[in-house]
Amino acid sequence: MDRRSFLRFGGMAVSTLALAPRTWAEDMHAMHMAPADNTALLPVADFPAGRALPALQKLKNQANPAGQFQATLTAAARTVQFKPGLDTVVWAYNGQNPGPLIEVYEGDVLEIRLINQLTQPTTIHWHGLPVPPAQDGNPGDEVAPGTERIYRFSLPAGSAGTYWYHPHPHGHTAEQAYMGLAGPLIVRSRRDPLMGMPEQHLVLSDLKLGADGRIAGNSDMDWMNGREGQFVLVNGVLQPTITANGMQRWRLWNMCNARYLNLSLGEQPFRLVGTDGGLLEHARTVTQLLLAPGERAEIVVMGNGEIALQALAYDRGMMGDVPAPQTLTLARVALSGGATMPMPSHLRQITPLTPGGVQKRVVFSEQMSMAGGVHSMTPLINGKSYDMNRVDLISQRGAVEAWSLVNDSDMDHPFHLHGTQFQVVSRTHNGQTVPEPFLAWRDTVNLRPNETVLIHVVQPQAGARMFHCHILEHEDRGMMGILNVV
Ligand SMILES: [Cu+2]
Repeated sequence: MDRRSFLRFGGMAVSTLALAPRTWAEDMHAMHMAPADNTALLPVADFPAGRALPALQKLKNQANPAGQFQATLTAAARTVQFKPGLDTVVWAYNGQNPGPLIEVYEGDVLEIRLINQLTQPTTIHWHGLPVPPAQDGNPGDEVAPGTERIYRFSLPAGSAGTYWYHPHPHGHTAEQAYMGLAGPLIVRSRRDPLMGMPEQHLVLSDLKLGADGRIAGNSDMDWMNGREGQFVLVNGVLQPTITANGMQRWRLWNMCNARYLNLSLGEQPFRLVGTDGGLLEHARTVTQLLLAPGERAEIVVMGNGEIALQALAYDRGMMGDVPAPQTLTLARVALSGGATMPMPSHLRQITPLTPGGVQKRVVFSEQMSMAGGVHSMTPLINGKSYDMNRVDLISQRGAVEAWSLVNDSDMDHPFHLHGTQFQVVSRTHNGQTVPEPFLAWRDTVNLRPNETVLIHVVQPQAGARMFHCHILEHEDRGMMGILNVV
């Protein structure tokens, strides 16, 4: 019996746990029997569904000179009604969930004022962008409640892509994200080969809503597995209808704390044209696309007929008595018009990174323990829990390195590195190495259990960078380290 089936074996009596020396698996069983968060959840049928997909609201640029983008994001609580008549307090940037879309161009200089009207410290991390470390919302750079700061950075040539922004205060990232603080950011190129193709933006987020209208807190199981609520929202609404007449470019964001989205349009193939850091060299025809938490993609959709956008069941190795993974319908899609314009055969050039000989190894693992009657799973990187005052790795600025990302655990973990985009070179699973079939820029890559992913990476700027699991509960519990770039 492997560990997970043991953990799912529900027949063990609690009394035997008190009599016999406890095995590790018995400890785990006792843990998930313990009362945790008993919040009754709102029935799915009580949540309004099926309205047209709302467009994201853009953050207005307050600057006049060309190439400048100035705006304010105010993080504050507000009350909404997902279900008519039932108040829900959410946290929002500028009163919007998802946060407003920041739409900028390569070369732009950004000045974003963050006003913190929450009751806890926060930061804004510019996920995927090469911003200076002091402007990147590191956990050590908190903005205290009732205060504000300005984030300043510029967007280099070649940075066009699909990014997002979210809080990164240590220990509160998961909470601030599930309460609603996260928003999309698009960097555009003035020489975009897909310019002129209509776009739709799909921000995918997770909501665990109590029957009393409150957003439920994290249970012990949520802390261990990563939180999954009963709803996956698209641009803040449940199962919207999306209309696509002719070819469309869709940008997709997985802003869920922990939910994996194995996206499918049923029998209808679509084209993958971009990853986290922008366009691929060539479009790839696919029928499924796995987006781990934190990942983004650009796809081109076309066809005819009524179909469903689904997240197919994906087993990410959750522990304990959890339901089997389910397939979810995220949206209804009405496609018409078929292929209405030619797809460029070449989207852009990506030069492979050539490492200079420095290698690093990053191992994700889980440590099970029981202390003082309290059971816990501590997620670790290289055997350690995050320490704000410890440098874990050192890199030379501008040096291309080869990193082996190792998942020595029984659960999937998405690896994320700040400050740069990297290239996946190969993936080794159960002794078989598969070279990555195409070049792409990524800042987040999933690690399956017992998988090693080889990446080539270079950091363009000096300073402290975070690397961590993007299951936000794991990050908050210490699955994070500091890379010092010198
Ligand atoms: Cu993790």
